[in-house]
Amino acid sequence: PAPRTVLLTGAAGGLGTLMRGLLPAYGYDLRLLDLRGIEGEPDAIVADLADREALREAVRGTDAVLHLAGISLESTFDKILRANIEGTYNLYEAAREEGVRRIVFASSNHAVGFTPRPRGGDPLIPVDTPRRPDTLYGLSKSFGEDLAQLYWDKHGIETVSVRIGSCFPEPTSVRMLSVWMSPADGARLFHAALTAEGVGHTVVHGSSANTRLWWDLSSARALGYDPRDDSEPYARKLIAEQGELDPANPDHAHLGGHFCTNPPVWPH
Ligand code: NAI
Ligand code: 15L
Repeated sequence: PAPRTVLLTGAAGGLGTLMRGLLPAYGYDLRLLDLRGIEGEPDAIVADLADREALREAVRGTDAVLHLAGISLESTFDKILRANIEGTYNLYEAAREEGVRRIVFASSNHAVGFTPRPRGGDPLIPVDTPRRPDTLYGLSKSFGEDLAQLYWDKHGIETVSVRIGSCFPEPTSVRMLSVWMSPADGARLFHAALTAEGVGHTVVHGSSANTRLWWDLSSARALGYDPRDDSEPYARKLIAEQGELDPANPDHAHLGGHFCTNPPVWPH
């Protein structure tokens, strides 16, 4: 049967807030969890991914988890370790102990951020492109994908790892024209990832059907994802403001954009 009760971790965040608005229309009964409380949501669970008991209680009786919680940008190794590496492990352990069979994991383009971006005529980036994390943050997403594979192979817990491009109400950079996922397409993709049968561990790219797309959406489409949006209507204005991507600018050379050139966050 299709999952109905879904734990949404990271529910107070940017994407969590968008999905709280959009996913109930697909028939989900969302249980919310975040480190921070959420105004107007007195039933939301306020818990840290470090709290294993709280996670067990939070996943108990749910059909699936949409795991968005964590640090969503580059940070210190200690913080990434605690929230994204140990935190994701704790969540999978809670799912295993409580018999939850499906997780949708918010991975990121930054797990493969050092992949050169396609230029005129190059093929789209395939979903099995080698891992090339561009940050410790991206490395933690790479870990999450491997953890998902382990929990499928060893424990039969299914995961769709969604390498999200940029999911915001509108694209705000020329790079984002290529990797943007509209919130409505985000909800379509998460719904497909929650309901498709026989996914084992599947990695998909998460974006809209952008004219300037850099990566292949076929594994997402195979789950039943049918994107409806395209960033192209935003192109003229963004290019007028920021210029076209510059082949000589290292911030424009890779899928991960400026994450590839950002200095590390100290101390490690
Ligand atoms: P966000 O930073 O706005 O939200 C993350 C939420 O996780 C926050 O509300 C935060 O309080 C919560 N959180 C952090 N550490 C926690 C912990 N230890 N325990 C419990 N909750 C914790 O990030 P956003 O943009 O909403 O992203 C959500 C997820 O999607 C993140 O995992 C991010 O890495 C991933 N992602 C998002 C993209 C985007 O375009 N928004 C792109 C690629 C990946
Ligand atoms: C991410 O992984 C971040 O969580 C998000 O804030 C954006 O920076 C996005 O990638 C992006 O690459 O635009």
